[in-house]
Amino acid sequence: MATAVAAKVFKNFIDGEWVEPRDGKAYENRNPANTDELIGMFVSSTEEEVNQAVDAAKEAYKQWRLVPAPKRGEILFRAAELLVERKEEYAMTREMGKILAETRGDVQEAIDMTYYMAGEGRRLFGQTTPSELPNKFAMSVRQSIGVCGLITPWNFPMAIPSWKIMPALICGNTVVIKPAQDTPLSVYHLVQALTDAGAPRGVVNIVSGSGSKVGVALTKHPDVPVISFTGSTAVGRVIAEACAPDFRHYSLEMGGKNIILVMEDANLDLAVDGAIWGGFGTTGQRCTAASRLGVHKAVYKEFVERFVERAKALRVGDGLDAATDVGPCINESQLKTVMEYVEIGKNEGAKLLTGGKRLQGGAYDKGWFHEPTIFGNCNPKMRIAQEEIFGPVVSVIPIENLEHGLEVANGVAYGLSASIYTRNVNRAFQATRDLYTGIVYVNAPTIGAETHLPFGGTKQTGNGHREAAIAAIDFYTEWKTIYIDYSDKLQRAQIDNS
Ligand code: UN1
Repeated sequence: MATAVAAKVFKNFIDGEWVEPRDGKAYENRNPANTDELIGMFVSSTEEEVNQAVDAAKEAYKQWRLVPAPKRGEILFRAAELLVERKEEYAMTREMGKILAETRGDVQEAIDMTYYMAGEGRRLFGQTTPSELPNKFAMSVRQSIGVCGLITPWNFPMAIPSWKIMPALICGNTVVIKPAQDTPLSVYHLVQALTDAGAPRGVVNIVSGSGSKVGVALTKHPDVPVISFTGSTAVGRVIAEACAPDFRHYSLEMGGKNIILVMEDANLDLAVDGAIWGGFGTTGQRCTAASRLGVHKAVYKEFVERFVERAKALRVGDGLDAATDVGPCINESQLKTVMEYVEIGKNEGAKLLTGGKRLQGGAYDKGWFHEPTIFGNCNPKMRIAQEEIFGPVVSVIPIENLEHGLEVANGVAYGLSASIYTRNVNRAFQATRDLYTGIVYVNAPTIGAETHLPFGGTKQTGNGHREAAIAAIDFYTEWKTIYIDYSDKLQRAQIDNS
């Protein structure tokens, strides 16, 4: 029997040690493509364990913030090198379920982010500017803040943790991370690479477990001045409320209901490719997923026919099988959400063009598989065209013209990513100006952000911060403005000196 061998228990990582759970409680993590396969047991941590990790991070901060940033960068650089060496080992399709090429991509994104932030160790630029007074020098520098509490999702199990850990560390902060319950192992790997690269004890700590215990304890801890969260808008709101009374800083990356606009002059082959990858890549489980398509009425019929045909040909299965295009949903509850939305769509009167069912029989019965699903003739106000589903479901909305398309695009509560397929440069520029989202693509799908550009969204997608790029450095530091007066006399600024 597969489970005869005792499952490995992954302990918390606190103050440089793998520590025994306080009350011995652990939970199972299983492969979403084959739930017979146990990935491992992980600690169901308590508030005491969070406190222990925060204490360790707070102690480590005293030294780490004083390590010259280029030296911190060298540790990150070595970690990136180790991730390159271990890429194949760390590509955990068994954990998250997405196909192997995408899981490798997840590790690659962590590599890119780690190299990028390593380089920031020799920049972390501030500003110098002339003073308004003679013999006085003025500059601003970035200062670290302290212990950062990081709460990460399961859909990019290594990439998103790297988006948070690496900028936090390069800026001189220390970290306590709570990985998603469904994908902790990738975070263990990331932290192992950092530790092997020489990150001092206590600089990065892992506390696994539930949002209600570990997440809540982190967000209300008085010694955690910074919280970064990626996940649902509902949980983001709870975090915002928890952080507000003490003015803790918080960065929230939340939901999306991203659209691809297909104009009548689009290269339809390209647009179909983009819609397939944007809608069904990662089984639609991206906050950037193209879960809506706004298709010009002049090409609607032809586009939809081709799109549906391509979706029908997608092979759903275990992401480790080279023939698979689309893996499982992450867990039973996510699969149920998808199935509920399919019912909602049918009841709302949208036209089910393909899919709509859980896949069953044979190996499918061991995992959480759902057919790639397309609804046509959607009204933009339908729930399936408004709410984030986070699964392989795309709602197609006929549009009259660009203005109408932009109105539909912006007519949702979220504002993460949007895309337009057109060969008309004027339309493309108008769309990039008028789409009120954090990211806009032209002739490319809504997914696939690069690590050296800001990532995040408007409205209920975020709270004004951005991840990745220099935007992340802005979040993980505070400005300190320094004036040095070398005139040897009292000089008064901002006063009538005339
Ligand atoms: C997310 O789904 O939370 O641009 C982020 C992209 C990915 C990011 C997805 N790199 O599609």
